[in-house]
Amino acid sequence: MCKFKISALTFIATFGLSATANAEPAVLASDDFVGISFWIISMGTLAATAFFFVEKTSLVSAWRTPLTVSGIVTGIAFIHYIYIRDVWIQTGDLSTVYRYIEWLITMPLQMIVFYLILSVLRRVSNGMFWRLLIGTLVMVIGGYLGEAGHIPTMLGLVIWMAGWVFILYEVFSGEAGKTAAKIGSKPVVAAFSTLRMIVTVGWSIYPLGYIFSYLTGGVDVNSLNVIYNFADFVNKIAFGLVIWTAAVSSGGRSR
Ligand SMILES: *C/C=C(C)/C=C/C=C(C)/C=C/C1=C(C)CCCC1(C)C
Repeated sequence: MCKFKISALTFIATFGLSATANAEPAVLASDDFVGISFWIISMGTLAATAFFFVEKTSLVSAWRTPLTVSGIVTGIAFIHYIYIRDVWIQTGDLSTVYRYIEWLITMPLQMIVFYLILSVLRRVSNGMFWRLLIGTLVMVIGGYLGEAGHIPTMLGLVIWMAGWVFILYEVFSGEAGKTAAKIGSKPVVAAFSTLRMIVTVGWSIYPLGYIFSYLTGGVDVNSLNVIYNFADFVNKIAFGLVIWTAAVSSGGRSR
């Protein structure tokens, strides 16, 4: 009987799994706040990914791309957090290198969203796309090389700052900023300025957390990770929600 076979398989699988799980008792402790914050941000990014991918199907085609990219960002973050949480639970140790890998992929994608949003209503130049992409890559690669000790820390800081100033200039006063100013759609203008604030204020949480933990003597990796996880809620999930709101309120729904 089919039902019996399924029950038997379930039994064997459950038994087999619990036997292997017993071999290595690495579970999330109830007072492990770093682990719990990774758990919460994993679930948040999972929910956001599902939401963006489902919602995009009811948008007119021009609005789908920015929301797809937002879903890719939260999806990539989700997989990283699952992995980082496991590393944390098993070793009690965290290296920022895992975050840098995630930043290397997600930060440029997020900056490209600025270009994509403007492209919904206007023809925008390829130059803007490349400036946003390269500026963000300079920022994260410079920061990494400095922090990993491949170049002097100060030089890394200067490169990272230069990249940040460059992309902020582009979205405030450069071609992207100027295009947004005359785009003539309230929801798009509102979304564009909120996203700009996220990249200015929300993104500054990482360097501030980083500098603060240095000033308070040695890097406290634990609180740094809780702060970064909190920041990611705003910078990744709220970021995508801003785009979704703009799409829906500018009549981007196809039904
Ligand atoms: C979704 C993830 C986001 C938006 C990550 C943003 C990360 C930063 C703004 C990181 C900044 C830093 C560098 C690029 C190098 C030096 C160290 C940091 C953390 C200040």
